Amino acid sequence: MFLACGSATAVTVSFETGEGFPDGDGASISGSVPAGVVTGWSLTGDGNKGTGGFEIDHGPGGTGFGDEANPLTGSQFGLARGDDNGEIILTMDLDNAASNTLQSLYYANRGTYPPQLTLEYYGLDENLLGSDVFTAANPNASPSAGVGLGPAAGNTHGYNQHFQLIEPTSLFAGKAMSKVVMRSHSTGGTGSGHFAVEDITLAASSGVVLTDYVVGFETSEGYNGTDGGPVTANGLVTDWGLAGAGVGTLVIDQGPGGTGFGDEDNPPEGSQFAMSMGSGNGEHIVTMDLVNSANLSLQSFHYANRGNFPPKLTVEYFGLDEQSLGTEVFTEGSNGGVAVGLSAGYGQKFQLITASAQFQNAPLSKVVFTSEHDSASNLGGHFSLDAITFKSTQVIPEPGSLALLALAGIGLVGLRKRLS
Ligand SMILES: [Ca+2]
Ligand SMILES: [Ca+2]
Repeated sequence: MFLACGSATAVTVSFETGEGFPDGDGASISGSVPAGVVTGWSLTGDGNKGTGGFEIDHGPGGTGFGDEANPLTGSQFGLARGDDNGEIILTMDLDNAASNTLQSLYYANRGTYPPQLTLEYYGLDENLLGSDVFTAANPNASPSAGVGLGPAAGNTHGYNQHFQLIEPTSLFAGKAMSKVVMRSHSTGGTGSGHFAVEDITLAASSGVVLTDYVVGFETSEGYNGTDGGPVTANGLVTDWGLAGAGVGTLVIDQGPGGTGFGDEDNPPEGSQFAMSMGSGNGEHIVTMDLVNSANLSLQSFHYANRGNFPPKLTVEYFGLDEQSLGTEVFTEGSNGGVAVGLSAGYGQKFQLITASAQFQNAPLSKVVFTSEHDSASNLGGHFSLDAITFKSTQVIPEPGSLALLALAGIGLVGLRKRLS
């Protein structure tokens, strides 16, 4: 892991004429400005019908709404203005050659209360890295009614527009970005998300790549290749802990006809998955311990149930301080399934489970999966897992290079022995 000195090359986009922006309240913003930093601005969204656009605003009394906040720096900012209810989406395309990251921006809302800002970040490969959702009130306005707002006021809108500092959460901090999409809307049903943006600071990325890390229980990852073989610590998983009244063993399963029950679903990824086999009635608790330094945050996984109806799956997330961040409970089936991890005919059926946004951005020390029968009869909670997908802020060594590292370690031990 290496860290570049980002602040040395930080650039702040403030929508001033000196940066190449047009002079004039209401002037349309488009094209590659500032040159070498941004390659394009575009405004879309269902709130942006008709003549709405992304334009220069001079602050109070301007052509935008008239009740805007003052510019923070210079005499201009950007106004993303729609002319209809719905979401307003501003895309800031970045010059990939600069390998910049979004450090911060200032957002003010002039839509309909209560507002929400979502930032979507795209990596240099143009794929979505992930997103942050901002709804918390402005800590620097007293009192603030919501994100990008000051107090309730007597103007036509009812709330003061107030620029608020917005910063990406730790998962995205420092990551190289090809574009940032700002989505603004009202969470109160119909209403618009008009917003102003000012002083967007971009800095050199840290060079640390955000990558996917998938635990798929395949032999290519180093897992046992035998149906019924043990699932052991491997890669960035340091331990599989088993607990609960019903839990027995965690084994490799290769699908229908396997040693598990014989009526398993097909692997949703590759040719193997993990199955928690039972020792009796009661819950199955499987703890997946992770390498903390990899900053793994859980995105999704596939779950199949082979217990007894009705099943219940609980996922508990633990932060890098080893403390619980919270839990999510899943009981609903998908695609016609009668319940989570089951088909329409009560058979084992892998179901994609997606962590909610608040957990997707949280680096974890461990994940605890609890599968149980959700009734007083307390039957078994046998279940299967596959394609447990994380985001990681560490570059993950290939399985081959992990093996090479292990061999190098053995070689080094041998060398030391010979030298001593
Ligand atoms: Ca400005
Ligand atoms: Ca698999």
